[in-house]
Amino acid sequence: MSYVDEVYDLVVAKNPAQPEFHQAVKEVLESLRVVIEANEEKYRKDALLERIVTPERQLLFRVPWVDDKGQVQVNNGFRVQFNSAIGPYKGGLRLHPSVNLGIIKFLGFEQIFKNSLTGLPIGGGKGGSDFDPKGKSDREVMAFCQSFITELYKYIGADTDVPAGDIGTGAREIGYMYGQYKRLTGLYEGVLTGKGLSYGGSLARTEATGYGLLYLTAEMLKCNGKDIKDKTIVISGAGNVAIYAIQKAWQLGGKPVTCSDSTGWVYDPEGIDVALLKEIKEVKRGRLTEYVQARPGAQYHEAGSSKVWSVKCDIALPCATQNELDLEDARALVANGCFAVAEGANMPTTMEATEYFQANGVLFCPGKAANAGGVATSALEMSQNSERLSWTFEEVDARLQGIMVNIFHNLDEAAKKFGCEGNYVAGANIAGFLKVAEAMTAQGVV
Ligand code: NDP
Ligand code: 2IT
Repeated sequence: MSYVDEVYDLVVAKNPAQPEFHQAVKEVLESLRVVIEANEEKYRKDALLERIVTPERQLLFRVPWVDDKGQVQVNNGFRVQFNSAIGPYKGGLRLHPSVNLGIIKFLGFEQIFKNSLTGLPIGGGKGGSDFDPKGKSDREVMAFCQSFITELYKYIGADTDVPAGDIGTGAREIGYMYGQYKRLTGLYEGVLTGKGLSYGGSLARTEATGYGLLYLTAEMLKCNGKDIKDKTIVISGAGNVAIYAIQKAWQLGGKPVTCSDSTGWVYDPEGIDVALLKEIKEVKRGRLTEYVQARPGAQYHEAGSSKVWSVKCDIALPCATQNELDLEDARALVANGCFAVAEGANMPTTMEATEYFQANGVLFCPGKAANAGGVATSALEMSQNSERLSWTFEEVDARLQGIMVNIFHNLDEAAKKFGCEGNYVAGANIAGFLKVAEAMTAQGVV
């Protein structure tokens, strides 16, 4: 049996009931087959693959907090410190009721290769909790965040592990966590990114993932003789990534026509009104039904009956959550003439849907490359914190743009070099892996 297949079987056997983690590992290992087979003896002797699929450390902890009725609540807390070969662990904290160890491991595993692709010195990690911030008062969110950090603070630090936002974790949550970390340690250091601008945050971090997604998409189109201008763009999600993807899509001359949340989705034939969407989601923390109340020309669809992917478009950007775009959706998109897909979310496209896009000539860029602008800008926030300076919006945005263009060329070249031109999934996995593998090999058996 080949080394790649052996290690995949081992992952499934050793990590039962973690389907998202298996899926993320399978996609990476399949892409690496050609690289591994060329060096099989050496990688096998070093157990390089066994080591890369095994987290360096996994923290599981209890998070007790008191709700507004005086009732004690208990959530599960997680931090998976996956790989520190090229830098301190770096990756977000997801707060969503669906969070479990397998989900955090899939996200942490993806983060290793994503962070490597940014070209910046950051290792891979991820964390979170099954706490649901939706419908909670600010005091309840603060109580949860303080309790979460009261356990986690022992294991994080500006040079060891630097968490940030993800689903359900935005500026409010990061603020409460930062305050508690500072109180417990007495340290004013860049231990978290995505901080507010008044206490060490970076300009353009809020926009970075969505903007970066569009910068990379624009470069991918350009290198394939295409352009975003006047293209209809279908976007899912209505959170941090989706909002700024929509904003940058407009700025580049495209027309974003959809957004979605967990209860429903909106089709606005005139194009999504970003100011209205921001007011509903960032200020009121409301639902998308409020969008159609304010925009009578727009249509609202309940979740479950249909999805944004049924809308005719040129470009699709999934920006909500994992496995939100399946084979049936991919068929509908291709039948409607969609020619490019780039993932703003982590692993939003199922393996079958990805293969269908690739088999039908759709330009497809995976999340670990397309959404790397968020973590890249987090690394820029770390640099600013280290030098105790703040860069201008224009400087950070220009660096972000350069990083995204570079990422695309790196994966494009890796795909060509390893005989799979145009397969950006393989290119991203190979380019991300090679740097980490070299660092792990150089550092010996650790
Ligand atoms: P937010 O919490 O800001 O927004 C998430 C959006 O997706 C919301 O509209 C939410 O709807 C929807 N959503 C989440 N889970 C589900 C679900 N299970 N079913 C249907 N809809 C869902 O998160 P982000 O925008 O930050 O994250 C979106 C994706 O991008 C995630 O995959 C994340 O890992 C990834 N990502 C985020 C980065 C960042 O910098 N923030 C960086 C790189 C990737 P509702 O509010 O109703 O739950
Ligand atoms: O998935 C991701 O890359 C993020 N949620 C951002 C992580 C970070 O450290 O900024």
